[in-house]
This record gives sequence, structure tokens and C-alpha cells, in this order.
Amino acid sequence: MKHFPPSELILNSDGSIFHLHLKPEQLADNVILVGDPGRVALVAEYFDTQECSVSSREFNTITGTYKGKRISVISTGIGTDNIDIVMNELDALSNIDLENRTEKKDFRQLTIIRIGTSGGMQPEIPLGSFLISEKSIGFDGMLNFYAGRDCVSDLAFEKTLKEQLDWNPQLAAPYVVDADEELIQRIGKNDMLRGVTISANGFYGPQGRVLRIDLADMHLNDKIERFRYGNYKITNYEMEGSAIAGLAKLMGHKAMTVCCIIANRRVEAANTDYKPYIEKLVTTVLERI
Ligand code: R1P
Repeated sequence: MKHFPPSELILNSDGSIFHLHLKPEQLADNVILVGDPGRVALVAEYFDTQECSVSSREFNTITGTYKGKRISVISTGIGTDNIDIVMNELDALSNIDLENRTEKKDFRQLTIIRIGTSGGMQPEIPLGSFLISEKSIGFDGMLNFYAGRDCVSDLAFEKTLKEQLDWNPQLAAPYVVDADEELIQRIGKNDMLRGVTISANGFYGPQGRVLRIDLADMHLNDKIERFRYGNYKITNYEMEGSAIAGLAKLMGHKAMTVCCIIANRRVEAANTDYKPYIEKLVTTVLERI
């Protein structure tokens, strides 16, 4: 039986997992991930009961119940590097016996939904709309470090993407992972948009934003807007969904990302007063989770 030594599975002196600072009993089967640590309280405001609130670095967690459903809401901060930490620690809390440092016999599956904010990449996507990432494209390269990456990525999509975007070989190979279909149906019903989302490993250059310094490829976003794969278009950019989808698939959890569109890159519009939209998205997800 595999044993996970203290350097690989780091625990704090109180027995909690290293970064999230959570103990196994503090984690619910339903997990809502948000980027902004401040959004955790916004979600938990709707809970009927709260059993714990834990804070460590950018990772805030509140576990409670909403209409009888036990839910943990956790902030990830920005980026897929943080998602590597969050997903591995959530999986360890669920599927590793932390005292014996061995894998548990019975697999515990988590349902993980990211509620994020995002920028639209097609002119017709309205500000304030809710968009589910049916497919997540990772520009971040994180999944490439894991065995099995080719089994969970849509390789034909990847190939077309590299061709149409004239993929620069100096960048990490992109990966493409589908969200959990049952979750898409249950959370999206018929009133949310569905699309293909790029998770970028930066906010400026990696998403084609040009401020004072030029980019290696000044036309990347034009090519992204024009990209087609069957009926699929690339709809939006954010910074976490690819690694959530990819690691969830490798670990056996159900996962999905839904974002509120707060900017449209193609019509150069942005709305920084998006709180009412996020609140609506939060309550909708809480009802349907
Ligand atoms: C960038 O401003 C951040 O906002 C988006 C991006 O994915 C990135 O994390 O999502 P959140 O609002 O969930 O943080």
C-alpha cells in the first residue's frame, strides 16, 4: 500500500492539511470554488447554518448548509498554480487517511463548481451573462505534469487549436478538458450560455492585453475569435477552470466552471460593478447544486 511521507503530504501540527488548513471533517461533498477571497463571505451569507470558517493565505473556507445541502465554499486566489494546491489538498482530505498516510479504501467523490468572473471573446456575448465552460482550454501547462493527461484531454481539439492559433512551441502545450455533463445540465438548465473557455496563466500578456510592452504574438486574440472546431467557438478567458476540469477528471471528481461575463474583450467593454450579477449567479448555483 502506498504511503505518503511528511514531505509529500504536509500536515500542520493540528492535523490540518498544509495550505487550506482544513481537517477532513470540515469539508463537505459539495464544494464551491471562487477566486476572490472576499467572495467566500458573499456566498456563505446565503447559508442557513455555518459550522466552520478557516482562513489561510488566500484560501478562505466556510462550510455550512443551504436548504439542507452541506456545502464548503473555498477561495483559490488567482491562477492554476493555486488550483494545483487546492485540488490536491481537497482530494487528500477526501481520499487519504491523514493519520495513517495511506489511501482510503472507499473513494469519496466531490462535486466541485467554480463560480468566477471572466472576459468574453466573441462580440455577441453580453456583459452580465452566465457562461458554463463546456470545454476548458489550458494555456497554463499545469496538467502536462501529470500522467494520464492525454487520456482526459481532447487531443483532436488540441491539434486543431495549435494549427489555427499558430501555436508558439516556446509555450506550454495546451490541453482541453470537458466539464462533467450531468453538472452542466443540472446547473445550466436552459438559462445559461455554454462555451469554450481558455484558462490563461496570466492576466495581461497571456490574455493578449497590450499595455506598454509588445507581445510575442500581437494577433493571438484575433485568431482566438476566428477559431472554429466543428460548431465550437472560443467564448471567454479566465484563469482557473482548465486545471480544475483536468485534475478533477484525473482524480475522479465531478467539476464544472461557470462565470459571470464582466468584460468583453472584442468590443472593448468592461463592467467593474458586477456584484449584483455575481449574487444572482451564486443564488442560482446554490439552488441547483
Ligand atoms: C482575474 O482578475 C481573476 O478574475 C477571474 C480570473 O479567473 C482571475 O482569477 O476569476 P475570479 O473572479 O474567480 O478570481
